[in-house]
Amino acid sequence: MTVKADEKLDIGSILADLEHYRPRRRGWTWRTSAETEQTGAFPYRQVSEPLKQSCPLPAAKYFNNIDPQPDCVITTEIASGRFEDDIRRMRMAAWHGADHIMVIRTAGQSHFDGLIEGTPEGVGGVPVTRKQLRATRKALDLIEDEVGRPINFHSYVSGVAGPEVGVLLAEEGVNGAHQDPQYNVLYRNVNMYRSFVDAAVAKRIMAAAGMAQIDGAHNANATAREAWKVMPELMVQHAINCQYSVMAGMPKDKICLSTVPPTAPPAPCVSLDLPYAVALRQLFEGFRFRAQMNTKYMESCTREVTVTHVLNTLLSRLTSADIQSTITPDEGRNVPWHYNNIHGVNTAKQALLGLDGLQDMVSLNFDGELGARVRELKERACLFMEEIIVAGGYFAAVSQGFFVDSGLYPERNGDGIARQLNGGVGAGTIVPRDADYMAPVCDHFGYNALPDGVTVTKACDLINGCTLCNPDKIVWIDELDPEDNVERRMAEHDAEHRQGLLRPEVQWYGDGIVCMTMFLPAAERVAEFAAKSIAERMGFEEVEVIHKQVMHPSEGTLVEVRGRVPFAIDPAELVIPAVAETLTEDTIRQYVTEHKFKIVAATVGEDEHSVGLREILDIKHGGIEKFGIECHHLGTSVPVEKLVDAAVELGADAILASTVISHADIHRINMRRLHQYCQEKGIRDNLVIVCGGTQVSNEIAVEEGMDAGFGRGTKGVHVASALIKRHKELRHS
Ligand code: Z98
Repeated sequence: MTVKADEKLDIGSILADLEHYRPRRRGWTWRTSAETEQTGAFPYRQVSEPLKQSCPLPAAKYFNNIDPQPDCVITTEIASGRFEDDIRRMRMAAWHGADHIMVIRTAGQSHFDGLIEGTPEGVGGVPVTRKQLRATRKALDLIEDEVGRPINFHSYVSGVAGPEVGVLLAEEGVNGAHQDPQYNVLYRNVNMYRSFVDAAVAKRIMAAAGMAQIDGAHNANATAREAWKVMPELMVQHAINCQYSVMAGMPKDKICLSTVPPTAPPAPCVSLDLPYAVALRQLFEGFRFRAQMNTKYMESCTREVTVTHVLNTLLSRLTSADIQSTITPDEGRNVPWHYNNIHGVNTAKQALLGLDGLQDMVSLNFDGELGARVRELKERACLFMEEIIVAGGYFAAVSQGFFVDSGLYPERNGDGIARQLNGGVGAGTIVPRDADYMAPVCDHFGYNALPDGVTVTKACDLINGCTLCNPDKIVWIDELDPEDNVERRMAEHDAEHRQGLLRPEVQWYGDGIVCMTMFLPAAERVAEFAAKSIAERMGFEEVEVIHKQVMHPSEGTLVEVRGRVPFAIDPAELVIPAVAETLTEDTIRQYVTEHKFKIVAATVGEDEHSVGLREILDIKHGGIEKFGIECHHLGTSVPVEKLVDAAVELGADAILASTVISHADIHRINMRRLHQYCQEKGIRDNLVIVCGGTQVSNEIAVEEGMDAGFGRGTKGVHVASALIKRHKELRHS
């Protein structure tokens, strides 16, 4: 099965015959360093192999559309609640440069003491089931063929079904997972002994499947009242999970510390976060680093979030990151929409590329504050660890509320998360293995009974293989709920889909949601309610304000609203102007030689912008001069009348006007005046008149009387084609 760039993913064919689909590999894949570090005109120092097909950054068009890929893996976190929509989001993210796809798990799944089946809709994330995993992996296999790079699929081995989930993920070719028993204990109140016993088993399975592990220390940062104060504790948490994982059989290079810069502006974040990042890398040499984004201090302003993310990425480049994680910039609004996944991925890609080779030019100064603070943080962490030992060990320390306390260690404010030794979900459920216990899968942790005298290479040899070695032994259950499943959800929009009708969407297929930005010259509360009312009067349903920002307490407020449009569009009924034909360079050159084509050009009105017009005219930029067109450039801020008079005087065939400034529709006014003045002089039908500018489109220009209009991205060949086409028409009319 393959998918073509100009075709949508067909969810139906992904679901077909899933029972027999087998993942084609297990285990984590890092990016491959680029063989040549030259991309286009530039040398790079921290890049990996390019993609076969991709969407470059917007400004790539100025650099021959290059799309270099940074050296580290880039993560996107997906949380639509419906796996069929997650898949489409993954494809978009992969094309922009994500190769680590983390699907947030539905709320509460940690407390399920077994596996769930089918494809029910999730809340805050997606229910992780065999069918969801298999369909997603199948889709990712197609997507990785499209982009030409392995894609790591990621889930969670936490909660009271940890080992079972671990086996499920290994069976289904999931490549990485969060696994940290401390997370269960502190944030999900799972019994602490049970969590650690389960973790040993789960980690062993993950290790056997070659999966990468991400730990959970960063959750203390997100939970603590003042996140920068938990830095010593974060190191202690990393140490506990790292050492426990090594003891359970995981290789160090698959153990990824989940690091989060603890602060964000207006805090002086680099001076606080950099010593922490450096101290971690010094203490945990040989392990890998997953650099998360700060989410603790995220508000609903996507611009603010993006700046924080860029600063976070600066830290990654000043230290190192093996995985650069991204969060959608709208996560602070709790509406993580798919195009914002892409913005997150692009923020990472753009910042990493922009900072390429930083450490070759800038080095960290350990002589001053940085060195002192790194040392201080490490000392505080070591003292914390020593106190745990004195208190009677990890479990005693948790029961005494050592963790997620708001004090900067050794200060303690008594507000940490304390858990009872014998409390929590799954308390009292640990039983010793029977003497004849036999491990259900080949790789296992701890005691496994083999009959006397029997030696086998793998524990499951005695039963002709387990589900990890022989996937045909997996019992496939398709759906358990006849109402809440993917087929039913898809059937709801099937008729519209088949007719080709279109609705906007942000989360689920054709959900009808649109977002609108408006500024109201009113104080915050009035602006908020006015914005809602405006959206309702425009016909939006289910209107909600998702962001507001005071520009000035009385001058006004910026408001973003979301709402649902209750209709679909039929693309067949749209009037879409055809894209103008571009002539070959030879055709243009021949016409110009035969007709001696002459033009006058200027930037009109009170406009001093000259670059755009020069690009269109100058031979150096591939402008129309190169076809032999005689160009008379009058300069900038030229009155419309002067431009027309010059055209008459020089006997020009065409006028090229440029109008860039767009306040109060001045670009439209300039074009209209140009057309009218030529009419007044009775020469309109003798001249080709075209206009260009950032706000100009062909449609607008034609509305205002021009023969053609050109916006961003126009090249000389496009203008020359239009000039010749219209010139021919005028000669024959
Ligand atoms: C991240 N934005 O890390 P539930 N284990 C650990 C976790 O951090 C998480 C879970 C399990 C975050 C994503 N992290 C959130 C160590 C969650 C998930 O109980 O299924 O929610 O566990 O990228």
